[in-house]
Amino acid sequence: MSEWVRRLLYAEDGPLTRELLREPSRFGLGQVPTATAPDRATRLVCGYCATGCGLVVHEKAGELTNLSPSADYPVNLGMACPKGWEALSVLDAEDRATTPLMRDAMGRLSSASWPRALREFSSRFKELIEEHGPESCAFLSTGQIVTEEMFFLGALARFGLGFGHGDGNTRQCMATAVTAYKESFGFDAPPYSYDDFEESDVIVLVGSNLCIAHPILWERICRNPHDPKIVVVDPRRTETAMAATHHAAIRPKADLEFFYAIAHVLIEEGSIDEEFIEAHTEGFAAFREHVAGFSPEAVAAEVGTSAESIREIAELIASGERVSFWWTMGVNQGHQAVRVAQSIIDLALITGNIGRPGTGANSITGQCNAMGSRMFSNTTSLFCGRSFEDADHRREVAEVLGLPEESINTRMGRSYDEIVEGIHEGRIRGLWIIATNGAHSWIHQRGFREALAKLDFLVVQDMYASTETAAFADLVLPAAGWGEKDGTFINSERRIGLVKKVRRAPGQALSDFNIFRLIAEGWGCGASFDRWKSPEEVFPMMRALSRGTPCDFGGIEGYEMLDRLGGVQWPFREGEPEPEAGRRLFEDGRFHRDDGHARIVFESPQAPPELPDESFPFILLTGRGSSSQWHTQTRTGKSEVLRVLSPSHTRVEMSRIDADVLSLCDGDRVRVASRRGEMHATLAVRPTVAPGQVFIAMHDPAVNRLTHPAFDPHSRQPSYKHCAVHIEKAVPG
Ligand SMILES: Nc1nc2c(c(=O)[nH]1)N[C@H]1C(S)=C(S)[C@@H](COP(=O)(O)OP(=O)(O)OC[C@H]3O[C@@H](n4cnc5c(=O)[nH]c(N)nc54)[C@H](O)[C@@H]3O)O[C@H]1N2
Ligand SMILES: Nc1nc2c(c(=O)[nH]1)N[C@H]1C(S)=C(S)[C@@H](COP(=O)(O)OP(=O)(O)OC[C@H]3O[C@@H](n4cnc5c(=O)[nH]c(N)nc54)[C@H](O)[C@@H]3O)O[C@H]1N2
Ligand code: SF4
Ligand SMILES: [Mo]
Repeated sequence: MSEWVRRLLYAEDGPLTRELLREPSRFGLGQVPTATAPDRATRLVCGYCATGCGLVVHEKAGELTNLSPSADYPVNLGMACPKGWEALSVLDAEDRATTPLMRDAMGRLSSASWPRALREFSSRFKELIEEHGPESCAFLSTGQIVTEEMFFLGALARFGLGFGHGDGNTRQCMATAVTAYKESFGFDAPPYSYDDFEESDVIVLVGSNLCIAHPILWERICRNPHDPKIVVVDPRRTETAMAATHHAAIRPKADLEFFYAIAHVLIEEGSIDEEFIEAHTEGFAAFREHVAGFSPEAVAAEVGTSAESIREIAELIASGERVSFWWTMGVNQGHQAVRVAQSIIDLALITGNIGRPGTGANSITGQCNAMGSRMFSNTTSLFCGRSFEDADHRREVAEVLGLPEESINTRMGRSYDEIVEGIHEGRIRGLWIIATNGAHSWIHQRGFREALAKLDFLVVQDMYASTETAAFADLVLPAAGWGEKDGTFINSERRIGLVKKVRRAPGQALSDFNIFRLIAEGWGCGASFDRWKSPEEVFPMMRALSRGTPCDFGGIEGYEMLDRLGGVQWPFREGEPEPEAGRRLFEDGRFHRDDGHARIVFESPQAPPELPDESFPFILLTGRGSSSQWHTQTRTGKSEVLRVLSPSHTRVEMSRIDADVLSLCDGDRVRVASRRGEMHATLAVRPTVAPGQVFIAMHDPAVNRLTHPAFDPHSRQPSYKHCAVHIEKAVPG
């Protein structure tokens, strides 16, 4: 047993530490594999994107030798992208957090023991709560830990520690889709199965660069035997747009006008499914009236394409028997994002393209477990779509968790941007950040960093000690990562898949699950979380909470079943036969609203809040740069292979026309400035961006110095893909 465990055990003698003594392996402190260990191949779901590929880790004589894509996993069918192939190599990086770190008297982060760290965690947060109330403490969670950990965090931080607020990085990513689905369908329910990619005859991809952001889903499209028409709606000529059959290069944030014009044409030409509209939807008459004012001719100039090309896309949709609509961040990140998502949902509804093979209004998720966080993080709703405000819902949750009803918060609390605002106002003073790197990824960095610096107490729990956010922390808790712990992820098609521990975390790093256990113990609420012993043991509580909701997975017996079936999509109710193929929702035309009808929602378009002008003449678009780079690069930046596959410098892509006007050449060093900040980059003159627009990938921490903090009013999701910038040649030196 290592020294730190011994110290931990001597420092505290609660039931948890006694258990730790009895069964150290439960805490990830198992024996180092020995040379006599048998050869093994272990299948687990990838920990990067929400595609959720099955990967097989191979082990020989106790050493992990390599990794290969699983040939029999129903998601990826033997394929993986570079991040998946390289998933193991980033785990051994030198900057892994291996001990807790505490800020010392000199202001430096230095190593501390776990007991010391836990005492600091409890005493500092408790002080704040005593002095300023529970509203003074918040947590920011993630879409990148296993569902059981999100579930634990959501229960512990809210019901155990009593924090008033909690949100997560899924606000940056999926909040729009969640809000849109809830209002339109009555529940956050992406309806598709990946099989739909292979069964459509028309595929419409909106604000989605599938080729690099979900490469294996693009591969699924390539397997479609129906020679599908593929329409990409994106201001940029992306890798995906180049590979598609049609590209609608609309002006940034002109989606609403564009889709209303398409609806206008479909209605005008009678290319709608009146029977479906009548039987299964609500609000069509008002919608028809609304889109009457959006003829292609009336909106073409605003949309930036010709009326003919809008009509051409409408004809394509009309001609398809099985049309599927898919969207990602080009839609979710915008100032009127929810309405744009709903304009896509509206098209699927009025054409009856939902609930049949190859159809659907389909939001693709981003992070490996974004879907898990939607159901179990306890941030945007009480577990499984329940409401904090509803006493019956609170009672159900309290019963399943075995907690007193009064411990369940009666309010949801603030969203991410409101938490940041609360820090600025001095209302929120303590923050616990888990598995997200906001000091790179949050919009308008100056504002965010000023907020972090203002906090009385900041805890950062991450695999790596070197993140931009950890640099602000008072306390860093070292976490195990993917491959170093057990649990489940829920992918984009609602498939609950297994993640397994195939290696030990370095040093004293612990799984997030076990960190939560220790925190509960250190806080003094360990008894309330007595039954939270391991991810596998809390799975039945998750299953119980799902029962009777639209995401009911009461039929999943346990991890063994998930392993055997290659994951299971929700819903899968108790007593149902084991599913053999992919399943989609709404096949019976019944949605989750009280009357079973889907709602057609629409609103008048608004101009983006920051438009280009003389001083800042370009619109800045941001997004994923390559299939080898992941967000803030804490993980992918550590793989030599992935670094070679990625651009060596941050580039700003610009059209030839604009470069000529500014007398700039490809490869020039340029300064990019917005009203909020500036950065330097290498100019890349490319035909991928239209005049008046530029693109910078999000993987450089400086990008969000530029972005403008605008939010969708319904989802509070940031609008990362639209702000005004100025570009000039950098002054050397
Ligand atoms: N390699 C890699 N893959 C990833 C990730 C990663 O970091 N790296 N991240 C994962 C995550 S969390 C997410 S959320 C997904 C994101 O996946 P995507 O959403 O596909 O990726 P983005 O590049 O952010 O944005 C997609 C496109 O939106 C376009 N766009 C910008 N403005 C508009 C607009 O106004 N209208 C329309 N229609 N389009 C617009 C951009 O030009 C861009 O090409 O990727 C996931 N997969
Ligand atoms: N300009 C611009 N900004 C954007 C976007 C954009 O398109 N443009 N996209 C937004 C979107 S969609 C997203 S999803 C966000 C992503 O933003 P972030 O969530 O900030 O990005 P990541 O780099 O994925 O950060 C995850 C962190 O968790 C750590 N981590 C990984 N696994 C574990 C684990 O198991 N346990 C613990 N404790 N830590 C772990 C990693 O080391 C990393 O520090 O960025 C958003 N920001
Ligand atoms: S496509 Fe996504 S899930 Fe599949 S290997 Fe790549 S990063 Fe992993
Ligand atoms: Mo995301």
